[in-house]
Amino acid sequence: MKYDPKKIEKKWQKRWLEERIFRAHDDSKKPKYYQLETFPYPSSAGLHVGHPKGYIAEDIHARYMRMKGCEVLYAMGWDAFGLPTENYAIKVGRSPKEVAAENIKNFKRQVQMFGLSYDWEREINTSNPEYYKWTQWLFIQLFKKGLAYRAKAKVNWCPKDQTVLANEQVVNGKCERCGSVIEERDMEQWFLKITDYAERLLTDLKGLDWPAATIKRQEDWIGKSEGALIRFMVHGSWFMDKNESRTATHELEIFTTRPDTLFGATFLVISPELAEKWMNVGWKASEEVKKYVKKSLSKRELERMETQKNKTGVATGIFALNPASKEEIPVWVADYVMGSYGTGAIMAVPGHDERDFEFAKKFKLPIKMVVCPHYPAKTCPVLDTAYTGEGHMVDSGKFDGMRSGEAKWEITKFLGGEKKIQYKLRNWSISRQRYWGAPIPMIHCEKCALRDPSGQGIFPVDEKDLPVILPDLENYRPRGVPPLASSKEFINVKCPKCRGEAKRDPETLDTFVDSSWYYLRYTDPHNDKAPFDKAKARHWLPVDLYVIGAEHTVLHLLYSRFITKFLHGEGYLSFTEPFLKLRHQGLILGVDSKKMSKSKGNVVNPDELIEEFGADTVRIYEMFMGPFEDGAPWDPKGILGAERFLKRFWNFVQSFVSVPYLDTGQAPAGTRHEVESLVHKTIKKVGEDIENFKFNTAVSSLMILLNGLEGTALEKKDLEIVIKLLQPFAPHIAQELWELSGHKTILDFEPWPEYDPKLIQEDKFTLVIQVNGKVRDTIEVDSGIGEAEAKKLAQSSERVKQFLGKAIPKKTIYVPKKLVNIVI
Ligand code: ANZ
Ligand code: ZN
Repeated sequence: MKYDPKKIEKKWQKRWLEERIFRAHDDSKKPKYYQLETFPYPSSAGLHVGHPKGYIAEDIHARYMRMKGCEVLYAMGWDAFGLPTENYAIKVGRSPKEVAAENIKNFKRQVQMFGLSYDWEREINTSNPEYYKWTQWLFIQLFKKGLAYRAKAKVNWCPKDQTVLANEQVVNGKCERCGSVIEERDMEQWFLKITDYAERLLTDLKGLDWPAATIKRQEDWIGKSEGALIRFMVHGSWFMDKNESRTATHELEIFTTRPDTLFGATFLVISPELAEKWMNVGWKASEEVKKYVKKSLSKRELERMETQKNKTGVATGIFALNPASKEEIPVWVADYVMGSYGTGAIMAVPGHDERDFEFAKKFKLPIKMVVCPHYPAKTCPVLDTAYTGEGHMVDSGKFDGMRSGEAKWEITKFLGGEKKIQYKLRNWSISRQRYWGAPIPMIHCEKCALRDPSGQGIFPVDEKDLPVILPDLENYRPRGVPPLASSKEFINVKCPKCRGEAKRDPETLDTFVDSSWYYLRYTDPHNDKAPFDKAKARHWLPVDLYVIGAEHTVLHLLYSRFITKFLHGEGYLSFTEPFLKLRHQGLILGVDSKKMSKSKGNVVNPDELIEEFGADTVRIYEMFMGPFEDGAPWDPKGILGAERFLKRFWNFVQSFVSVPYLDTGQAPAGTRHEVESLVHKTIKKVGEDIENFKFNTAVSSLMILLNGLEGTALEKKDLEIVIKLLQPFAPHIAQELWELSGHKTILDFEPWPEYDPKLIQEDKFTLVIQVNGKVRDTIEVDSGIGEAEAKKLAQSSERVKQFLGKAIPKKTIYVPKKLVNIVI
């Protein structure tokens, strides 16, 4: 019989689906294993061959875990709400709802073609009311706890997508989705108070089995700094003007991570934002300052941070007193100081901070060294760059000679400063002025707002009235104001408090809110009383393995971790970290080594490929392309190699099946041990490789196995092992061969073979090396080692050389499999 992938793949896929083979049973007695993978945006008509790489790997892993005796929860869904899908709908000029449904249908057909072993009964879709009802519920719980709030703030505005974006969605100053340069706008927005969780988000990273680089990105994003708040007295008459309403005091507080360098602070710098605030409360700034502040405020923060060299700034004419050195120092305004970090003002220490150093050099401000690396030193060297390291204090009054690390807190204490922990993490902006998303389940009442001036007159929709359904809108296109505001039926509603005329919130939730909890929903996807059943969540969660693209190292992971911690605090979850083990797949690139994209014309379509070669071949090839986490270009010839391998595998097993059964007895005596040892070594290697995500070397060891076995005689038990080893990688062909060799069972529930440690023992022995009959060293060597080689090894041993000195050996005795004795 010839290998006919088309026929056998259809056959098994049908059976898997019809018999609900991959259903995850909640009540199973087996140990649970929960595997998650990124659910896609249905934002294009179909998948290309790069998309399923992570899915194939997870499927291999899932099938392996089932064979290892686990009850595996492995499901698929669609991240259908949000910008990506809406932008696609706009592009093709149709409604998001329609195109989402259509794309999902095609995606589903495509992923099924690959033979992925999902539990389709758990399929979810974030744009279904049954799902977003609970996204809205989640928002209300956050609101009730004060973690969802409205505030006017500087936000990122994408001029093309006509919406606000979260900080995390801005990459190098550009929109993550469309690449437009982001503008900053002051807008009232919904935020989630993720900063309340900053410390927990940081400390809980320890103990996660995640790629180190991803942990680092999360840490950097949270950006914890330990420092101090120190107050400087500012004198200038403007603060004293009786006619001004004053919010600023004549004390200026700065945040520093290096209070030890206080004696070296030769000027202060305030941010343009703070300068503006001062002007608003009556500071009569010079024209030059006004102009500078205006110009700086029109720049984006990122742009301001980028200007490493050429620093700009203006002196304010105001002076302050350095509380340590008691020197008068000038206050400058410069845009390298950000309004949104720390206190928006710094003490500048050009001797020890690079940015301050650049600035001081340019504007000829004094540079003073107060931490010296070579102590005691009479004079410190003239600096051509800031010294940012540790050392001993100099020129610092009574602190001279103290280690800078110690002086840090001593000086803070001495000046009555306050220890302060500062995070870079900002609160998460979640409202979007777009149509295609979950409506924010809130009601705004003007009357109530007037009556209660402290409140904003904003109330959550009664939970029993959820979901707030997203209406179909003829004109859903983004136009700066939320499209939902134009739907009278949607927007007008009774106030839950005063029953008067009120309005619904017209904005929608960002997609990242939808995906911040989807892994919880898979555990109980059809629940209409709760987002999930607590007991089911306790049973399945946390996620044991998550495979996700390397581009998702910050936003989605951070948001999900935050939501998990919140729900844990509310008593819904029994754990605080959602994803225990994380792996990233590398991208499959086009033949031209560029990222696959329609516009570049380098997209390889999986439909045609599977039609021609079958899913098993594509699976094998994608895993064999190179290390899983690396990117690699598509190679049309490579797939032929995978095809040849499977054909040979098929024919090899067939030769036994048609004999009619096994043990052909053709093998020369003496090869039995070699066969068994090869088979058992491969069991060990393939299992370990799957666990370690080394799919390429797993496939290559299967190839080595086949090479080694062709032409030998196999016993029935060997052949069964060989088929089982192939199963996770090429499940259709393996299952067919399993059936052809007389089995009725589904391979996924057959136990993974165990290797016999005795059979895989590497043949080695310990060679003893003597000098004049005394043991001087021992080394591990192959048992096949010959006399000449053993003697050479003995003589090159470092320890033996010490005993030999310059002496020339009289003779060297070799006792096979035991020792070498050198006589001098
Ligand atoms: C004096 C000093 C001396 C500083 C020195 C550093 C080295 P991280 O680690 O990022 O938290 N800084 C404080 N607020 C700032 C703002 N709003 N915009 C720009 N820079 C600001 O950095 C903390 C340091 O960044 C602070 O410590 C401050 O400069 C500066 F040898 O204070 B340092
Ligand atoms: Zn009201």
